[in-house]
Amino acid sequence: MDTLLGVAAVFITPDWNGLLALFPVFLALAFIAWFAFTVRKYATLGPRRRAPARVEPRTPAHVHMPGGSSSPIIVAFGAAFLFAGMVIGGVGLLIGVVVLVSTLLVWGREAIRDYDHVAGGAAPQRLPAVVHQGPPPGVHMPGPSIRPFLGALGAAALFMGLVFGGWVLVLAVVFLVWTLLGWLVDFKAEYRKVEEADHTGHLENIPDRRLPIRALQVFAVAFVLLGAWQLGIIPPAGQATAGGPGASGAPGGSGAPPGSGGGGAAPPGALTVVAKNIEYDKKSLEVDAGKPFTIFFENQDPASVPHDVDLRSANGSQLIKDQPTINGGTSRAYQYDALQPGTYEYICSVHSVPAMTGTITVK
Ligand SMILES: [Cu+2]
Repeated sequence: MDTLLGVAAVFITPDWNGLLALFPVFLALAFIAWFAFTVRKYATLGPRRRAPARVEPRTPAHVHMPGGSSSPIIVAFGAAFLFAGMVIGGVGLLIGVVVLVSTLLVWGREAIRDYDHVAGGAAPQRLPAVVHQGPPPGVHMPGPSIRPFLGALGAAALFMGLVFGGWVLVLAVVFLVWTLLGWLVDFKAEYRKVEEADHTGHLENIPDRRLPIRALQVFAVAFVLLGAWQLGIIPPAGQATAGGPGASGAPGGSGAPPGSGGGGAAPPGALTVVAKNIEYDKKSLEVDAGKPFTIFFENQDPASVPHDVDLRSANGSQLIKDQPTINGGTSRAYQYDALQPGTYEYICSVHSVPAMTGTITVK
């Protein structure tokens, strides 16, 4: 009998705490039920359109419309794959590139097929395409211009300059300004022709601009040389001059790094950390508790890549010591105050990535 009552009690006396804990679940179930009910109501509401039915779209005779294509959607997926690959990195990036490129190829093939269909070529069913020899009378068309292309190139150069910094950025700005000024000059010439047309009643195109091949060649060579110089590729490290950013070298090499804490060699008793390819050579350090310490930091990256070694609490929430950044090719002795025993984090404030994060254990 007792056993029977014991079993029945579980059902008769509810476990209020347990039920209260389940309250959010009940709430979620109620919400889902309400949502399903609403969706069902909408789905079964019936047609709302009171107007006559839609007219089936039909192309007029002699007008060519490209066929429906799923390529724009597929390309969007390809781009999404690429971005996902950029986040995942490694093989993911390769897959993203392959997916995007292949979807673009599919789209390109479709476009070529459309074009062949219109232009004739080898296509069996040639459409009666209308080829205009020029704009209709009274319609003015601006002459062909390389400026829009150069404008896009200039914008690309500017973004590249923002990544590289330094003289490449300066050259990119010069190139963009040169392009835009040239464009402006062309616009002005066209505007003059329009004004002339007010009197003559006849609108002429501006004379064809020749492609500024020479200037483009000069810019291309300058970009390559400056970029190589800034990356430290030229001049070779051995012959680097003292002032050049190419002097990404060993400590004590040409040109003492500036700055009060700077020095060519590690002071005695200092820890050493080297940054190269945006990565610390050491990810863990050990220091004694209650004693100030020094990290001799050497930045072996190109001059345009600054790094530092900031000190933070273990979870990164609290900044304990903020150090100034140093440019590539220089070194500096960073001083830190005495620490309580425990673990801390050191990190590059410019590149807060795992490769530029380490742990200091204080004992
Ligand atoms: Cu860094």
